[in-house]
Amino acid sequence: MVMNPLLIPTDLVTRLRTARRVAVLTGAGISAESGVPTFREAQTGLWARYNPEELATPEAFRRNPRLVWEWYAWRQERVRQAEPNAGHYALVEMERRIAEVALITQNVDGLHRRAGSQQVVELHGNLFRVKCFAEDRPVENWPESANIPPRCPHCGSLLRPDVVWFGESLAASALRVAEQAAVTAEIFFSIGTSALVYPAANLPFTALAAGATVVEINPQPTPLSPQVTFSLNGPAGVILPRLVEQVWGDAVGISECRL
Ligand code: BV8
Repeated sequence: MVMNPLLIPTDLVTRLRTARRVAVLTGAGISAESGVPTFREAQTGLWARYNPEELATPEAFRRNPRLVWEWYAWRQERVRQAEPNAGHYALVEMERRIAEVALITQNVDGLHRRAGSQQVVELHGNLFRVKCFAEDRPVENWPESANIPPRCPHCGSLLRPDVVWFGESLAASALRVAEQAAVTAEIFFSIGTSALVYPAANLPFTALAAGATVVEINPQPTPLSPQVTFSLNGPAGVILPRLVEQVWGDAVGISECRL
């Protein structure tokens, strides 16, 4: 059901008012209105000639650790300059209004937590965490050095971003929590994701199979679109505040006071 993105379907408003368990899967699109480029849109500047899917791999890191480390440093700087947007804040409000909201994100930018979301499952890790390439354990401090990437203070191996690269497995615990949320949710939102990356892209289908109402929020169609219950075609930063206002009226101000 393709809807006018500015008008939230009455049926969805009613279901949200009585919902007790909601799951939300977000992708890079929810950070687009914060000025953070989405994962697959053309990269800019010196990174324009690289395909993110080729850089976000252990092979790329082994081949050219300095290049991959500097790509992540560039992305960290982009995110540091960004702020959560009205879409992030609307999800914080939804978390306050509904008994159980599981927020599952593919994003590594940390913007949901910066907006104030409490229950965040970071399926693909976090841009601002670092781990040892050899020992695969987080490293918080390392001696200043001219080496790029820096070295692990415990074993001397290279340090790497603590993100899940293509070809690497997701943390079993995070995936288990996400799958459980998809199976038990009454309403499952898929927001700002091209629904191409697995196993995250399986989650909305898991929710559908369990009988959930599935809502997609995206200006563009995705492989998930034909299957969803409600398809809201527009930017998350506009639709989510509108949805929160229509469902919980007195939560007004999200779309105004925080833009
Ligand atoms: C794994 C971290 C086991 C790094 C990322 C089946 C099962 C299992 C695996 C596979 C499988 N089939 C294929 C695979 C392999 C692979 C995969 O899925 N490949 C794809 C490309 C086919 N999966 C894996 O490798 C995963 N590992 O399963 O382990 C295994 C082990 C060995 C061999 C096989 C399997 C690991 C996947 C994790 C990869 N790491 N990120 C980093 O960020 O640098 S994924 C990366 O893509 C980001 O996390 C990103 O979030 C994610 C998904 O992309 P999107 O978020 O959707 O972003 P995208 O740019 O694509 O789309 C943005 C959307 O927003 C668009 O639709 C746009 O229209 C919309 N939008 C734009 N503006 C707005 C908006 N929406 C709303 N509002 C707006 N304003």
